[in-house]
Amino acid sequence: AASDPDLVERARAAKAALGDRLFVLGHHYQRDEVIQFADVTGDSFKLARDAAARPDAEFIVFCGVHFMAESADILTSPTQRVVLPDLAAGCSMADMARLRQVEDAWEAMADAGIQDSVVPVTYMNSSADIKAFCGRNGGVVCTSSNAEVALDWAFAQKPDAKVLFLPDQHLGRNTAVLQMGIALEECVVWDPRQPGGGLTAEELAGARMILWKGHCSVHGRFSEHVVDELRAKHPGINVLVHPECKHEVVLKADLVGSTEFIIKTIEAAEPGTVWAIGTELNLVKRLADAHPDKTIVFLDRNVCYCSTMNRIDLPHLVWALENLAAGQVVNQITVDPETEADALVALQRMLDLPG
Ligand code: CIZ
Ligand code: SF4
Repeated sequence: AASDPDLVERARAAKAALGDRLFVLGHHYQRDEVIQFADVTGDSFKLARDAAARPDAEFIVFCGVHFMAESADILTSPTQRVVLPDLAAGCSMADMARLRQVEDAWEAMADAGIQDSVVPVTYMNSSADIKAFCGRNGGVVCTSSNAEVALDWAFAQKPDAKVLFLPDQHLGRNTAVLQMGIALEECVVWDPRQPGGGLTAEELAGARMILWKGHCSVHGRFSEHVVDELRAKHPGINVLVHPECKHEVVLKADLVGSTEFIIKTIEAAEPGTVWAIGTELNLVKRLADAHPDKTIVFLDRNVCYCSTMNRIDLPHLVWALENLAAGQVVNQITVDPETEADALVALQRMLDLPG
């Protein structure tokens, strides 16, 4: 649907009034009506770095979800204010790993006698306090672009190291099995709702990857059966998916990678080629619109937007921008200094990774 012209005009006016004091970040999964006002677009990692590269901007309006705004707050200077236009824009995956649960798991691993060999690795899609946990406990943050390098680093930290991978079991499993040659049987799932993670001492002792039982509710919906259907319907189709998809789906895909990889792959694709893409629908639609010379279909029978990403809509953006223009900082996201310092340790280890 086209954006309300009155709201578009108000967003333009507020942006113009704020000028260089304002920097608007737009995640690839945001609505078109919001993306049109983004000064830069990207995945969560690129956006956090883009924000850090604009120390002159007083206000960073983050059109994305809560953990991304936290990361931007951590990576920017203390004088910069990060604003999330709707505080209800969380991430169901990030919410699946709470600090208290992870600390309980860590203690259970000490009781099981394995904690000394475990290196925690958390996906960028986690709350700041989980990143801080990793910083305090010799671990690292990773993104979907550098998960393999981060796992290599983690396994090199200790003899016979095991990795506790948070919070996305699929990214952890797909990277370990498909990129690093770790056997599926060496991956176990830690269920925080069960005592001892629901794992036996033998299972823990034999594991190399301890995968937290979390997943993305959007990418988790893609099914291997739809891949089969689309291959039957469009011979020669290329199936391109995000590594947050289930292992069975990734096994059937031709190419797997981050949102930035997906975008670059489509940009480089030959005219006339046919693609099925398994990632968030706002991005897939935008790619289809931008590449009319290629056939781009969504890898699902149903529409599936990320409902929390979609909470950031034009009315919320206008509300945030108009308040800032009137001198009122609303919905500021701040990470407390102690958490920030520990999270920065884990983020810095990631930034120092080779490649
Ligand atoms: O699934 C997401 O939310 C992704 C891919 C986030 C990001 O940009 O890393
Ligand atoms: Fe979280 Fe998935 Fe939405 Fe990304 S797409 S913000 S991982 S729920």
